[in-house]
Amino acid sequence: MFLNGRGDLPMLEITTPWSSAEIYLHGAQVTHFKKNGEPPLLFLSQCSRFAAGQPIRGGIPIIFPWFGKPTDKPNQHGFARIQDWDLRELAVTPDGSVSVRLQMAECADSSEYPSCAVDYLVTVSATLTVELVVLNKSAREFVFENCLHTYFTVGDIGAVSITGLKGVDYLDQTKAFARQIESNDAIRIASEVDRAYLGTPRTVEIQDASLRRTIRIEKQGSASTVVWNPWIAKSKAMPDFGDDEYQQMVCVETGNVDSDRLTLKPGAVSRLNMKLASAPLP
Ligand code: TA6
Repeated sequence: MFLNGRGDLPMLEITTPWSSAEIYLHGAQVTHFKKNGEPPLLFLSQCSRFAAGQPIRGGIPIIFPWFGKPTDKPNQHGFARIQDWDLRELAVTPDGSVSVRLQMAECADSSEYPSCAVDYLVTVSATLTVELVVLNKSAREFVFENCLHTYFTVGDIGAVSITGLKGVDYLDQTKAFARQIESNDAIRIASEVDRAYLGTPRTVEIQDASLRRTIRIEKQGSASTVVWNPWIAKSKAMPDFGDDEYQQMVCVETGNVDSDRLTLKPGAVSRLNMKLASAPLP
């Protein structure tokens, strides 16, 4: 069932009548999803590390229980993406779609975090659906952020437009988190972009005029959408990312960050669900 993936990390290789996918236990990271006859939907850096304790650069990193690098946190983007998860279930349905459930090693009740169970459900068919499920098993409230930090393959970043965020407030990390309002129907990328759009449950689309396809990102249980492209300087500064790879990727991330962070009552469950679909541009 498990293959030795890159870095000899255990990897699940999945094939359906419509598509193929790869999932690493390391970070429960989906690193590959490709519909038959189409270029891969998810981008994976050729320079990515595949090693214990290191994040994988591409696919869908799971960001939990914090986003970014708050001063009181040891590292960026939480610990879920650098943990090894356990495979709990794998099922193939009669129509050929494949469902997988992975579970993160339990967060022990600690001064910092209430005891919780964290599961990740992945369904591979003609679309890719993922769901991050957090159960607060403690007797106290659990305040956290989460984000599916999805890297999408694009043909040419200059020929991409992102729709569905007009009129939404965002924090611009390239301008010291200045608060702005999105004024464009279609967002174009021609420099470093690092924005957290807040208070938006909307579906977002990526139109890729170069690959002649639209990628549709539907979500539930998410009020934030983060848009990121490192552009030239940041690309050069990242050791696990190719200098020119910024031209073939864009991150459109689905989660609950900053003022959208979640407060989970004892015994309560949060579900962050994302469905990715693609279609040829008309
Ligand atoms: O989601 C955007 C972002 O927070 C950027 O600020 C950038 O740092 C990116 O994530 C990648 O973070 P990483 O820790 O994977 O290098």
